[in-house]
Formats: sequence, structure tokens, C-alpha cells
Amino acid sequence: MNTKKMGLAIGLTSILALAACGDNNDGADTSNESSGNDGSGLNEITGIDGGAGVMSAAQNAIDTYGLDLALQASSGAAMTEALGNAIDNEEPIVVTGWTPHWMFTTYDLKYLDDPENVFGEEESIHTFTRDGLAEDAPEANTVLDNFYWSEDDMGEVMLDIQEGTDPEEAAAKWVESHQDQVDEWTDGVSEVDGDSISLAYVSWDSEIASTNVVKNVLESIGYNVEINSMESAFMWAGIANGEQDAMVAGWLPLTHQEYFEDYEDQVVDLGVNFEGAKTGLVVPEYMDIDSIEDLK
Ligand code: PBE
Repeated sequence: MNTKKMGLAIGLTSILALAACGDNNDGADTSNESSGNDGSGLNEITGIDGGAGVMSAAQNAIDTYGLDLALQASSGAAMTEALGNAIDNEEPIVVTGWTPHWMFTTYDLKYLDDPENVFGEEESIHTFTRDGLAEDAPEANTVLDNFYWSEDDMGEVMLDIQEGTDPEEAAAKWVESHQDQVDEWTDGVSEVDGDSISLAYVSWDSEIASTNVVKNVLESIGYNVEINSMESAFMWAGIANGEQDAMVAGWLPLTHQEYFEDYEDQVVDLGVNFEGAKTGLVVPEYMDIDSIEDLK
């Protein structure tokens, strides 16, 4: 109720502001839908799945900056498709984005400045296991603990998948061409004989890449690995209640802060597998705005 009223009030304010602009504009009647890429024709932020941390952060941004924009939930795939279509037509668009992501390689994009720091600073991606995995599957636990890679590494797998390679195959290709690095993850680990292990993940492009690589490496030491795609809330709950063995998709300190606080005592944090991750509102370079404040 309150947010709606506030939205209406902000909507009216911007109409009044536009009217005022018009007066000073030598009579030029520029519709706010037309020309230019200053974001004035936008009425929504193109989001991803509702359970993603970047979606709560985007809603926070709308509230904090008083934006008259609706947050549209969809999926990672639908978001990148909308982004690609907008770019083909040089239309304005703002999406919930994150790094690492192939979209920054494929398109000219920029993060909007976030002076209120709603999206936080750089983050790390952590590996988590269920309680007891270290005792039940020490070999897998060691590999999971050792798993660590860079933005270039993940980028290679992500881009390959984006260009049409099957995720399992892209992961296998990467493992094959980075055998030295993978050998460090499996160093001193003995082989197992078809033991089962499950990895939970969410179908975000970054996590499709990392989860498939870890699956490949665990298979190479004899595990029978099942990867299970689900919503973030189920991923965290699954590790906490022991239904899932592990995941490599915990974004901290901010993006998954709420999930982490809920399950901190029921999960095992094996530490960082990726540094320099980031989330924020992302727009094409051709847009004439630089800050979230410019979306007002
Ligand atoms: N992401 C990608 C996730 C974490 C990984 C940024 C979309 C999220 O927002 O929860």
C-alpha cells in the first residue's frame, strides 16, 4: 500500500518535472518514450529469478533511490535475451547484472554507480557442504576444499556454453586444457569407486559453469556425480538439511547474506572458490547515464 502510494507520488513528481522541462525546451515536444538513451523511457528493471540475492538488492535500490521502476522477475536466460534484443535495437534497458558473466565479454556494458552502496563491495563465491561430508566423503571434500579459480577460467567455460557448447562438454574441455590447475585440486586424493555425490546449484550462467567443472573433476576421481538445479532458497536449505552434499554457489558477504544467516549453523563453509565477484544494475554503454541516481 505505502510503496504503491509512494510510487504514485514519485510518478506524479516526474510528470510535473517533465512538464517543467518542456516549458524550458523552446516548445520542442520530445516524448519521453522516444529518442535518446538517458533512461527516461524505461519503466522496469529486467531482473532474474526472484530468489536471487541480486533481486533483493535491486528492490532495495528501488526503495533507497526512490526509483519509479518496477522490478521484473524472470530468469537469467530471459534477462540476457532481453538484453541482447535491446542492444540489437539500441534501446534503453537496465538489468540486474553480475560479474563473472559472459555478457561483459559479448556486449559493451557498464555498471551504474551506486553511491548509496546498496549492492555492496566486491564479493567472493564460497563452497559449502552439508554437515558430515568431510567424514562421509573425505576425497570429495578435499577436492571441493581445493577448488579455486579465476575470472578468466570461469569466463572461458561460460563463453563456450554461451556459444552453444553443452555445459558438460565445455567443462570437460576446460579441465583438459587446464590439467595442471586441476591436478592441484586433486593432489594427494585417492580414487573412489562410484560413490554418489550431489551438487546443488541455481541455473545462473556463472554457477552452471562452476558446477559442471567440479562435477567433471569429481568424476575423474571416481565419483558418480548428480547435479541438481533448483531455486536459491532450496539450494541453501538442501545443504542445511543434508539432502544435497555440496554447492559452489554461495555469494558472500552480501548477496546470500540472508540465506547464510538462516543456515550458518547447519552448513560447512569450505571458503572462497572465486574472488572479485560483483552485482549491480547494468546498462549498455550507449546509454547516457552513469549512476543509479540517473534512473530517478
Ligand atoms: N547471481 C549470480 C546470484 C548469485 C550468483 C548474482 C545472480 C544471486 O544474485 O543470488
